[in-house]
Amino acid sequence: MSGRTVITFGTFDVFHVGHLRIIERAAELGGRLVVGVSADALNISKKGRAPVFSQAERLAIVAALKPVDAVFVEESLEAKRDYLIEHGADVLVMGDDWAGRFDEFSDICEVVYLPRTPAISTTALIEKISGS
Ligand code: C2G
Repeated sequence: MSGRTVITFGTFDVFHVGHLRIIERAAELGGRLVVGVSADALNISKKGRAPVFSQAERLAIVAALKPVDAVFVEESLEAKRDYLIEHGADVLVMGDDWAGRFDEFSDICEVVYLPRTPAISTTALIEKISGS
């Protein structure tokens, strides 16, 4: 257990406690935590808008967290299998908003979906801050 490499992915835009909690819980599942931070271009193509914070800023924030051992830029959702192999992942962790979506990788690593932290999201924060 302690020797396992855990990997997780996310945008981590407008970093909040829900992001922190999933990173902390992911880290507890192994001895080393690698985080793929989605590229600005990936966000624009998938969500139709740029993140509030740039990928360089989001990477810097995630890399500075105590439970995080390494970060990299997730350029494409389709490259997930390559990232898992490249980083030697034994466990893939995602929030349960992605439940079932990554089951295809259970042939190369354990796939774990953790419950999301309730009542907080980047979208809700942006709406609250902008007063809408
Ligand atoms: N999360 C959570 N609780 C919240 C909000 C988010 O546990 N209240 C989790 C999500 O389930 C996800 C991680 O935090 O596992 C990062 O969330 P996002 O930044 O929204 O990531 P997303 O855009 O869903 O990831 O390959 C996936 C892509 O990188 C996109």
